[in-house]
Amino acid sequence: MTNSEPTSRFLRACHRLPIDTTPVWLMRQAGRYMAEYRTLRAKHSMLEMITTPELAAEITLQPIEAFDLDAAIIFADILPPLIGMGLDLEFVPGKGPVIHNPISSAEDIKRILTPPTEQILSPTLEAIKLVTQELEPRNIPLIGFAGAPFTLASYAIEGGGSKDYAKTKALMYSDPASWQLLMEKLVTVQADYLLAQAKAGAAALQVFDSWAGLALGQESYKRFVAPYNTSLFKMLRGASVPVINFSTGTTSYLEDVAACGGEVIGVDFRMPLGAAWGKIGFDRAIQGNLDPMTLLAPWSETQYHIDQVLDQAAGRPGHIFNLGHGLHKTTPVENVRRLVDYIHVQSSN
Ligand code: 1CP
Repeated sequence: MTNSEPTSRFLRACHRLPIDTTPVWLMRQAGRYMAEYRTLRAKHSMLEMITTPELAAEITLQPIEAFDLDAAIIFADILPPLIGMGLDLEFVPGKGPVIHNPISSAEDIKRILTPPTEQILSPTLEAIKLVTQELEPRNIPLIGFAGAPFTLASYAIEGGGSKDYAKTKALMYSDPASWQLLMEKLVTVQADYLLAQAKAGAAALQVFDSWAGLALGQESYKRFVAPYNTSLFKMLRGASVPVINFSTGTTSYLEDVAACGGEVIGVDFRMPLGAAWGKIGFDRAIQGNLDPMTLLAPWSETQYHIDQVLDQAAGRPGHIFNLGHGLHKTTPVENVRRLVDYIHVQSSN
């Protein structure tokens, strides 16, 4: 935490300080639903866009120019750190991320590298510096991010997205010592990456554990995920910026997720926000939790769901409005504009 009180709505909400109106930013706010993004994407591959600092900075700022958002998130992805760890990652158009040499044995895990961020991800650090130069005079904070160890391990072992996490869970349950080594290596790389992003200018950090909750029940989460997330969040205290702990599908053991750490807990749309906040504890900030697909409906229906989220927050300090997961690529741009403006008006004091 900084010594002086932050002035931006977003950072004030992270610290549960009083604010004039609820801050809002949206996961995947930079992306395919925006024509400006699609124009650049037609000319460049995903990895080119991430590893060219000027392009990544431009894409980060696209939604900031278009909407009255209270925070930016650096344009990157959770998967590029795996390249530096020795995995051959490709974003295949129409299919998503593919790893051509996935981990399949204890030997593979021993060979996984843990290089420092400066060696493998310096373009993202450069992009963060460019974006913060633009945003600081406007008092809009930039969020840095990375994947949590389980979610990254699932890509490294499955070779891409998965429906059942069969290979990941087979390895986890049958060779716990190798699982521990892999998770520890991921913690080392992700902690270094996140700390470097804060040093480069990120004013907050979000850890995405997108898939742990969809893959694992409470007992497995506690044995095979929580110890590593806890050590990651502990290391991130050195960043002196607020950390957002985001997961999906963890409704039934949200208290165990929150116990791992983070000043802010990001929740999905599967539980009313008030109930989720009760499980987390009202002494922590919360981020969420509109179902992103409600933005594909007529405005009156979208509005109903926004009102529900705001009612659930009940004006308590420490609510950051966001979606329960990323914006869908078919979302009409006009609905995003309406959403952001409506939240600011509706929740103003
Ligand atoms: O072709 C394209 O343009 C690819 C679409 C896309 C985009 C816009 C991908 C591929 N990644 C991104 C950017 C991205 N990814 C951001 C940018 C910042 C912002 O929010 O504006 C962020 C935060 C991510 C994080 C990310 N990537 C997550 C965690 C968030 C979540 O949605 O749960 C995950 C799981 C990924 C992996 C990934 N990258 C891309 C895709 C299509 C996927 C998911 C594939 C799958 O497993 O189904």
